[in-house]
Amino acid sequence: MTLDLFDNLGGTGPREEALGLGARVLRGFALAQAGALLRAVQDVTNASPFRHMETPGGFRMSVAMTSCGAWGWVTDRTGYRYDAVDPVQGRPWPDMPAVFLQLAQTAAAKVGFAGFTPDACLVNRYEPGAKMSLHQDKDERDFSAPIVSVSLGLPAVFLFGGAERSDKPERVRLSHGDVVVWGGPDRLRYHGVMPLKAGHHPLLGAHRINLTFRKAR
Ligand code: MD3
Ligand code: FE
Repeated sequence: MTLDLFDNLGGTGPREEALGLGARVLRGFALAQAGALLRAVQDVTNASPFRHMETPGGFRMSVAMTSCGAWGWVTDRTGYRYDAVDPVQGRPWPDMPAVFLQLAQTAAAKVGFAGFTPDACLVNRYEPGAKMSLHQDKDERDFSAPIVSVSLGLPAVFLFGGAERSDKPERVRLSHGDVVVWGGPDRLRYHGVMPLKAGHHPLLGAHRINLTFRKAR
């Protein structure tokens, strides 16, 4: 496999960076679609609004979340799960917007995951101070499928840990328009997000939005 790490040095197009053996950062890959993605986020949240869910341990998550696609990720006092029904609205989650699916599939294919068919998109909204503690994404059935993440709005410091919670994480800044594909040997690594720093983004004001595309079933 060729690592085209330096393909765009001095260029203006998207830059690709390796992060571990199975993770690739596509800098700016979603920039041209950012406006359309945010209009689609608005459509999704009109049907299934952002909410702060409760962890099984009884803590309110600082990140506000919603989902689209056939399956939505849910946490409450009974545990974590993928559910076909939005428990707040009592209806199926909104369909995955075509612009979401197209971007996730194009990004996955670009780094070797042709045929990625996400059936769940978790939409995370961070306000200043919101964070995500180190965790693994392991509520999905098939770890051979990658996870694709799209960062929009304020930048965040992402924590890329190892196979054990105690492994010292690497810090990676993720900015508006960055797309990351996490797969292969990196799919089960611990990861998290540092508390969001206050700021103002022209499209999202004081917020960061992250889309994560998954194959839940
Ligand atoms: C690395 N979200 O929703 S996405 C999550 O920025 C989550 O909102 C973060 O972690 C966010 O579960 C980070 C990036 C991500 C997603 C899955 C991974 C990184 C990953 C799986 C394995 C390793
Ligand atoms: Fe995660």
